[in-house]
Amino acid sequence: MTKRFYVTTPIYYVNGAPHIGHAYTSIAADVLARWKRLDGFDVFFLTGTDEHGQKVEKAAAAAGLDPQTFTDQVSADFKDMAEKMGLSNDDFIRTTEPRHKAACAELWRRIAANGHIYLGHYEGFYAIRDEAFYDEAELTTRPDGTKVAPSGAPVEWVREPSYFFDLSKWQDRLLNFYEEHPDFIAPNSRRNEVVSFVRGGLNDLSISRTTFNWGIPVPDAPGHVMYVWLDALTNYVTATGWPDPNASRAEFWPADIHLIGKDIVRFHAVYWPAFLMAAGLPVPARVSSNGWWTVEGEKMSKSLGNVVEPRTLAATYGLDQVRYFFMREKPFGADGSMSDPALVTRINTELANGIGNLAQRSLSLIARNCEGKLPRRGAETPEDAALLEAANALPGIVRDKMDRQVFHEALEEVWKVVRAGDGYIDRQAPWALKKTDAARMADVLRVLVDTIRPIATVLQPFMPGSMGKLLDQLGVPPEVRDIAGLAIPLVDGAALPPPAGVFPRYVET
Ligand code: ME8
Repeated sequence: MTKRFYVTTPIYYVNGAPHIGHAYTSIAADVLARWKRLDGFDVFFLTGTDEHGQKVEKAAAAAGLDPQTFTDQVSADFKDMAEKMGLSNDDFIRTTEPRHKAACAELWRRIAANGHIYLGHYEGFYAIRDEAFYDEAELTTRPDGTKVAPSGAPVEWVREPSYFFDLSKWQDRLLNFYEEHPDFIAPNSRRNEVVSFVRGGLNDLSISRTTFNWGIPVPDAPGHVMYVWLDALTNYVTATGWPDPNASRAEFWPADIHLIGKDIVRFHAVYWPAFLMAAGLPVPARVSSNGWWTVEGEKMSKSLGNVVEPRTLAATYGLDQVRYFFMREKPFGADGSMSDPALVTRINTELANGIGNLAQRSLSLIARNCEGKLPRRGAETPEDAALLEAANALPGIVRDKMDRQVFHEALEEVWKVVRAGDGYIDRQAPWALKKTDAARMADVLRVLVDTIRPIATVLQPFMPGSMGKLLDQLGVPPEVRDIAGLAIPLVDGAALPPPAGVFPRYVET
């Protein structure tokens, strides 16, 4: 039976250029998608852009462009960012595409047909920056008397005819769902927030707008466009070819995981399952949210001029180095601060001096002392066996960490083996064995290759380019670079290409 895995990123608003926050969630999703492919799954990895709503309409007006021209441009920039960050997405969805408009209309019809939509009048607060409705009790009043949302976004008073979704009736079903699916929301702190929000009672949700028109028309309701979050969330089903049951990706629904930022948990963990249940569709297995990146402890903002552009960062430090840093520096669910010195430290201590150095030392000894040929596997000492055992345990350990999105712990486990490899090479001193016991030297070098191979294999999702080069140097054929391939031993005596460092030290110029 095919093991399928469907992973998504948020679809990003096209109101401005991509920054490292967007790149971060996307890289995490890419690491997971690559890992699952490596582990034998048939993967569907989706990213894309969220193009409707008032926020985007306002940004287009500010740029002096009509919304379609504007969104075409900004969406192309996000697509370019995805490519430059090495994303292996299988599709890139835009909410202005016909396939998406059709799916939204159908989802609306099904929810309506099941009796969950009614026409009314909305009167209340709305934050364009968050594209969210707020109760007065959620707002705080600034010293100047203006009210702001919990996110700090300004709010305005809105009065308009609107269709409503009967969210208030979903409280018990949602609470039961969370109880029956304890892994639905990660991390746990976010789960607790969601559960207490839902326990506090839910209001019916306004799901159409009538005061502007940059949105998907509500079926058979002239003047109404869909609330941008209903439109946006639907992207995840659109991309599976829904509602066509014969679409090639139909089997991927429900999604296995939505990776999102902590700012949009309520939409994904409350509204989305309620919409899906109301339409009679299955609910995704998990919503895993990441914490916030600041830059040197400061919130990124245009006014502070500290917005970090991910493509520039990758061009300066190397793409794999940047991907590694993001996955290693902080737990996925927690907040963290990025800075150039922190990045340089990770590059130099863990990549250049860590895995890079271990590989370079081992491979250059083979090049010099074994005619560049892979030594055959000899008799194992207890020390050899201990190191190999630790290395061979990595796939199982990493699998468990990936399934819980504790990427930094997966890397920490890999690094324990790198450090064990360093200790091993220092103690065994194969360079000294050359004169005293050449056979043992060859055994030691082979143990090192067989240790570095699983390390490089499980690191491929994080650093695909560099680990590909390292596996080339270890002589691992492309068809056995996945987890299953680790069971196939390397061929004794195979000629290895001349070693070349994969991770240069970063030196400030
Ligand atoms: O919310 N640190 O789009 P958006 C970490 N269109 N992650 C960050 C970040 C930061 N400083 N800043 C942004 C939307 N992100 C909606 C989503 S989905 C159906 C619709 C990431 O362009 C994080 O994943 O505002 C966050 O949730 C997302 O970018 C928000 O992107």
